[in-house]
Amino acid sequence: MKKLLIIIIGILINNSLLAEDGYRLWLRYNTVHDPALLQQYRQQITSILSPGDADGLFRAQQELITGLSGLLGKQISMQMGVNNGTVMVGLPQHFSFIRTLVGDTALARLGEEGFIIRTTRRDGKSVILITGNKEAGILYGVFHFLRLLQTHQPIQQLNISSTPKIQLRLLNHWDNLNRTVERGYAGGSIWDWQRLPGYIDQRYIDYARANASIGINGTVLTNVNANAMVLTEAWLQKVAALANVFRQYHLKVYLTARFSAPVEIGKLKTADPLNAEVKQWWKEKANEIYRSIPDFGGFLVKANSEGQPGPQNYQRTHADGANMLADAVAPHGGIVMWRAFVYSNESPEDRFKQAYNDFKPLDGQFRKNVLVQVKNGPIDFQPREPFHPLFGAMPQTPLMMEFQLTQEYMGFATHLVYQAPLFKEVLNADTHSKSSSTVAQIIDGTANNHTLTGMAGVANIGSDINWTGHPFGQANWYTLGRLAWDNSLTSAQIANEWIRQTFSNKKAFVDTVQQLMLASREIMVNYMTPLGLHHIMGYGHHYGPAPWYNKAPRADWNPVYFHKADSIGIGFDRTASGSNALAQYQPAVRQQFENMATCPEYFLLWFHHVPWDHKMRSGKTLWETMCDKYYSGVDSVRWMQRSWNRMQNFIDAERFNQVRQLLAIQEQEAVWWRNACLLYFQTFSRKAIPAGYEKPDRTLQYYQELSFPYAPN
Ligand code: BDP
Repeated sequence: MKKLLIIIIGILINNSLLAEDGYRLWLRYNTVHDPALLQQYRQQITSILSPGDADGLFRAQQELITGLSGLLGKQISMQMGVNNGTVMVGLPQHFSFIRTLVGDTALARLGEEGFIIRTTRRDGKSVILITGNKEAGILYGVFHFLRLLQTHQPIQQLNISSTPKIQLRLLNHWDNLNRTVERGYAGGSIWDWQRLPGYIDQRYIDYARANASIGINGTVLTNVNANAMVLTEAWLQKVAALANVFRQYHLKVYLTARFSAPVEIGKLKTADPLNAEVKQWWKEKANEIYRSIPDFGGFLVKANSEGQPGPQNYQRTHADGANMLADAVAPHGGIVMWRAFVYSNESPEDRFKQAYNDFKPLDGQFRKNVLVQVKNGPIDFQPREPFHPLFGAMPQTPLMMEFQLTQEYMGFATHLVYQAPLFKEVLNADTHSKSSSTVAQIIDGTANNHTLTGMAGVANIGSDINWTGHPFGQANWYTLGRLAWDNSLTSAQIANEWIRQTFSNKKAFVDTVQQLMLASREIMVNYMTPLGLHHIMGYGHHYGPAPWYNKAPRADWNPVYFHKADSIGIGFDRTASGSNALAQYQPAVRQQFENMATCPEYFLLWFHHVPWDHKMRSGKTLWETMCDKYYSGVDSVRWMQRSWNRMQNFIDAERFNQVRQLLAIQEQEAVWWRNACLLYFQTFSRKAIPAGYEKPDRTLQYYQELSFPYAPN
């Protein structure tokens, strides 16, 4: 009895001393709450056996000790010898029985990053084996094992084998050297450049742990709107210091390469990719980088887009530019990720079509170590976009997915928006370019037999104590890693495991919050851009609605360019009678979207200019349906608030209150979106907001006059 009391007090102290400020992300390792389960786990896990002198296993061992000791509420340590419940962690060369037990074929299938977790018997004792071909696999296996406990899974008969579906699983930081973050809403950059390389912030280690725990194996440290200075010697030392930390967690470092760097920091007269001196400059630059960072991943490049320099400045193609850089890093095993987010305002062409027009003809012209990185949709990370028509259109080129975790168009770090349903919607879309060619199959290489594959998420991480500003922003970071590892996971599975690790395993909590998360993306679409509306946000900072805006220096930055509302109707005609962007899709996709009767209503205004009194499938008119959507969006935010309020007793007051306050702002901003958009569109539709709906309490003029000179951007 006394012992039990001590244990209980121990658990209480252990769990309550740790402030729930969100810093620990999904790696909290609080002691398992359920006493019966805790007792079971304590019987099933008693010690760790792992080679003490194996350098490469050190971080995995450390994590296992910390994780298990926390979860089991008692010290679990490395011991010699095998007992019932020993967790054996090692490579086949460490434990000779592994090869026979697992078999060479199964081991080979694991590759460099895969792992096996198995319950087996050694010396008559029941043990749990975590193994892989390489240290990286073991690290991932350890995190997976800890996740099983964190999410209260049974562990008596484990037989798990897992390998990543995608090779490059990356974060893209849009972090500037002055520590501002482009489109960052969670504070400043976590890279403390000024104090690097001498000062290693604990954050770097925790960042690397968090990434490793979800399988992320690379990070691009710098903004795509790049600064060449990061490629100078002094800065490369800082980068190398980060790489030294990250390497221990199997996280590679990449940089953005400013195309004009040879001119800006190399004193050359040109950056023409076919110029011999330019080629030589980049080769030497690559050699210099690899001397201090032998496992440097490579370059991410934004070229000839939104004012960035690129090969087209010299009448060269994107392939010329990419290949020149690819040749520089190839001898070191590096890669180039060349972004397809290009569009020019000099061209009168529908912005939707421009990336495809530029890139499709280049298929087959890229070096083997080049990936073309394509945003999920053709415009720009909108709440809902159809899949980018380049997916499926460049079979000879590895296409890499770029998602945006930072919520530039999704309410910044204020709105609760779980993005997995958005990502899954794109991944599951069928490009019809082959018999098995969903977007997922294009990017995981199975559709066109590519082994070089990648998925990136534009990071939502900043210096805020909880990393992502909104506590639920963490879920999007988490999702990126999990989906890049296994794109067959469902949004529900990912939400479920994230909630359990981050907050609580209590069923009522998990069920409610999971439901709320799964609904949140569609709710946001409804109060911001229903029925296929897109790009109608505030100019520049992108905060709030401004569908009326038409003063941007370029047409394709103006909301009016995208919604085209007039007295007849609303929407962008991208059929053959309009810009014919639909011709960029395979016939099966095109036909579905070009026919108003078969086009999913949630894409309608992406592709059609639709009369205000067009009858929708429900029998209501377009205008009525638009009103319904906007109103239901706001109502649903109120539903989220009510659901959340019921969760008060399940979790810590700190995070409960943060989310409660943020939801209240989200509600106000949803009302703002709804009112501003409907009042404005009403000037074209000339129809009333249906009776029974609360009327906007402000005028259109009020909304149009709001200005936000200091909104983050
Ligand atoms: C847009 C952002 C801009 C980025 C650009 C990009 O507004 O800040 O630089 O995308 O992806 O969404 O290059």
